Formats: sequence, C-alpha cells, structure tokens
Amino acid sequence: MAKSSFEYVKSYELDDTLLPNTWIVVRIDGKCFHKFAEHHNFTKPNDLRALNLMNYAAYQVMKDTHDICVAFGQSDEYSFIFNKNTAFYKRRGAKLLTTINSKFSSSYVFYWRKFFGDEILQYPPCFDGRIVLYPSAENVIDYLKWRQADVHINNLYNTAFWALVLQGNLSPGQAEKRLCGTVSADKNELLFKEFNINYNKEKEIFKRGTILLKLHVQLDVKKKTVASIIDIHEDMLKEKFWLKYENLLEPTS
Ligand code: DGT
Ligand code: MG
Ligand code: MG
Ligand code: MG
Ligand code: MG
Repeated sequence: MAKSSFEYVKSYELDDTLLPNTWIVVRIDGKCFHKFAEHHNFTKPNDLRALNLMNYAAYQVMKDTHDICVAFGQSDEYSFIFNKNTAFYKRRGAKLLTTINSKFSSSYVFYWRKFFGDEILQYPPCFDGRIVLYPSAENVIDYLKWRQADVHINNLYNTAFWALVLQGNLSPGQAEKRLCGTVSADKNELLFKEFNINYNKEKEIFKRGTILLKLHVQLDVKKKTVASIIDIHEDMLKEKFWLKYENLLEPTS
C-alpha cells in the first residue's frame, strides 16, 4: 500500500527504550493526598480502608503484569519492580509507565466502594508516576529498604503527633513543637508513658507497609506450578528477609 504524504510525522516519535539488563522500578504516588485524605475522612494517622484499597489496586496491576516480581506500598505510593530481563512492551518507558499508572488509577476508583462503602468518592483521584533503573540487585534491595525505612520514620512521627493532638488536646503547632528534636526512643517513650501506647504492638501494615510478592506453588498432582500473589508486612531491613526470599529478584520463566 502506498504511504500517505502525512506519514513522515511518525519519525518525530522518540525512542524511549529503557536500558537492557537493568531492574525497572515504577513508582506511583497520589497527587495532593494530604487534601484527598481530608476530603474523604481518612482516619489519622492511618486509614486501613485506604491502605487496603491501595493494596488491592496494586494486586490488579501485578495480576495482569507477569513480569513484576515484587511490589511495595505505603501511604499513597506504590513501587513495582520488574524482572531484570523483562521484555514487557519491548521495554518502552512511556508504554510501561502509563499502562501501570492507568491500571492502578482506574482500579483505585473501580474498587473504591468495596473498601469505603458509603463514603462517597468526591472527585477523580490522580497519581503521578516515574521510572528508575537500577543496575544491581543490591541497589534494588537498598531501594526497597529506603522506602520501608520511610514508613517507619513517618509512622512513628505521625502516631506520636496525632496522639498529642487527638488524645492530648494539643494544637497541631504545639504537637509539632513538642516533637521537635526528639529521636525514635523519645517518641516511643512519650507514646507509652503519656498515652499507654506500645508502638511495637501497632499493626505491622502501619509500621512496615505492604510487600506483594509472587509465590510459585507446585501442584502435587500434575507437577505444575502456579503463581499466587501474597501480601506480607515483614521487615526488609533485616538480612533474614533476604535469606528467606532469596529468589525474589531472580527472573522467572
Ligand atoms: P504530592 O504527592 O506531592 O502530590 O502531595 P501529597 O499531599 O500526596 O504528599 P505525600 O505523597 O508526600 O504524602 C501523602 C499524604 O497522604 C500525607 O500527607 C497524608 C496522606 N495520607 C496517606 N495515607 C493516609 C492515611 O492512611 N490517613 C491519613 N489521614 N492521611 C493519609
Ligand atoms: Mg510526592
Ligand atoms: Mg502524594
Ligand atoms: Mg506519598
Ligand atoms: Mg492502540
């Protein structure tokens, strides 16, 4: 078939193929979720409905995308890690990022009622997204440790902050002042002594976020393996975790 004289415009499209042989990390994050949380009456400091909805939307993404080996979520963000050798969308960055973000965002809206019931979704939420490439497994592990360390730091602060405001009747400004310059041990002690809260006994999902991973289970009858996605809240900062899940970043066929 003869080419139209317009077809040259296609040559303006830029090649955005991602570097081969590197781990692709896609991270999405809710836009202005400090406001979105207010508008939808999220409980402070953690709303279990919101976290479960994030996890379910991420599960929809992972279920559809064979090459994601692990995902990690906390607050209004989720990171998806692809196998090093993935050829998903021929490693085209824009295709990959927009598809993941779009599937996540539409799932967040589609399953809203499943988690929020009568709490009406007031407006369409929006997520930003980025791609980061890592050349070594060590870098990917450090990336995941970095995101999980962030959960702990924020959650301890937020738990202390909201205890001071909601139970201690301090103003937000006073609570901020009270926590200024304190280290983790101080916040733990404050929670225990003043509010009888043992931080260690807080829910794991609040303290550590959620790791979604694919387990390959062998069906004994046919010797066939099936992948099932599980959610765990274990401590990735401990080496024990990486020994237990030693094949986590290995490509699966
Ligand atoms: P951004 O990402 O630059 O558009 O701005 P934000 O506002 O989304 O900020 P970000 O992503 O750094 O922080 C997430 C915000 O989401 C945080 O300010 C509080 C809110 N948020 C997330 N999860 C919860 C929750 O479970 N409960 C409450 N009350 N707020 C939450
Ligand atoms: Mg942000
Ligand atoms: Mg955000
Ligand atoms: Mg965030
Ligand atoms: Mg098309």
